[in-house]
Amino acid sequence: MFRKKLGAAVVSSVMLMSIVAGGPLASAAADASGIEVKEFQFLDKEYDRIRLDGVGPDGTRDGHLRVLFDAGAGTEVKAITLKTADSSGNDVNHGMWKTWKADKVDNSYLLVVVQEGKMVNTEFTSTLGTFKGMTELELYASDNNGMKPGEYYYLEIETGKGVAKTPIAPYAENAVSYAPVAIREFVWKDLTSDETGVAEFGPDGTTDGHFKMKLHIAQKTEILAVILHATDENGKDTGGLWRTNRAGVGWLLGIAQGKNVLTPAFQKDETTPIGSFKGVLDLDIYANNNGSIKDGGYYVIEVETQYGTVKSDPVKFGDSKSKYVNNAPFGFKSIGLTINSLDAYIDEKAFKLDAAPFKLEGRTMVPIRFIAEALGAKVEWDAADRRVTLTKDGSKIELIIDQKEAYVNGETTVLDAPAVIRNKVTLVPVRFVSESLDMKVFYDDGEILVTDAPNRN
Ligand SMILES: [Ca+2]
Ligand SMILES: [Ca+2]
Repeated sequence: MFRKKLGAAVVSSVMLMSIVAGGPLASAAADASGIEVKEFQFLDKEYDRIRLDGVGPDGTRDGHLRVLFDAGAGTEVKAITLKTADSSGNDVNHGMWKTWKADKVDNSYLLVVVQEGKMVNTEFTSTLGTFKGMTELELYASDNNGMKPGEYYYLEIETGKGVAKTPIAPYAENAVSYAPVAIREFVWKDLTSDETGVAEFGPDGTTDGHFKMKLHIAQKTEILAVILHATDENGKDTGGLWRTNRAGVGWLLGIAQGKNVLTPAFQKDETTPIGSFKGVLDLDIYANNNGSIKDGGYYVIEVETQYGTVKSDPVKFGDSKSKYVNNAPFGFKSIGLTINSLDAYIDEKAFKLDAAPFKLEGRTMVPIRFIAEALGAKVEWDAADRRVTLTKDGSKIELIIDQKEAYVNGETTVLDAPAVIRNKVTLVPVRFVSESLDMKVFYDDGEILVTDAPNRN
């Protein structure tokens, strides 16, 4: 389960490589360490995977970074340290994250390394092992809400032979999540209900803080976790934490949809999602209370999904004027497709396809008419040349049926899978066509999400 979730994150980060403004930072030369750093980026702060000293969520989202290096014929990487700097690269010593700390009094936080969706270390470890050739690693740095805009980060990668240093990379956070999910309403209700206990749903003799949330989910999306934070009026955490999956801190956040309880207890595996949802959900939210939820206190609700995290503004309990309402349309387009299914979506609108998407040479093929319309592109068909031309905003993509060479603005590109005709329907590789028009593509268990959510940075 963990691997799957990280896998989704890997897809997103690899996708981002080509679209990050200014491109990834590249380093100059190899050094005595035996590795040559190629790229280093701060990707996002979307997921809560680890805590300060171990694996598992703790209610704060983690810094998520990526490094690409050439390890040559084989180089042991003993440790990686993440450090904070100013824009000139001078240490600001605001925080330090490590894969290994030799000294018990060292109060550095944990840095978890992920390679191809698998965690290389889940705790402090004296070596990360030997890497060969071009190596891409993702890094998760547990964050105590300290990582912030304006700060820069770099890595020291310690091998048996020396220490390689990456260039500095700026902090990055999404202005808009990729999640096709919006918190439409978050309101406080009462302090008199008793629906949940500390770790299991069901009355326990103590009253709960009772809230309501209306969620709008444009297309099928996994909700990984919901977290209620006690905050100050600016939304800064003040300590209280209720969540749907067990972590080092926090009590159960009980969620019910009508009579249907979504959170009977803490998830045994803290990475197990609450479930997959679509449409508009009216949810009752109960936070077991020992007096920490009270009139005058501020609360923020956070919903973590497979595509990113959305959060409300602070709501002041007991204040009749205080509620969070968000009626803004999604700030991006979301196109939903499913392998072997004729059902598709553009935002919330359902469509029936002429042909179901399928896999060809490892690529996902989708009907051209649908994807062109969904992407807002004009499509032309030249029968003599068997050529499909898509145009949008001055971009031009040409594909020729059964031919692997395609053309983007006149430049030749070689595809893994060509455009094909099946039962008189023309299908094209969805990733190639979408990315050529500056859209992002995410895959998850046969579900395909294409979105034009704004670039990070
Ligand atoms: Ca965390
Ligand atoms: Ca209770």
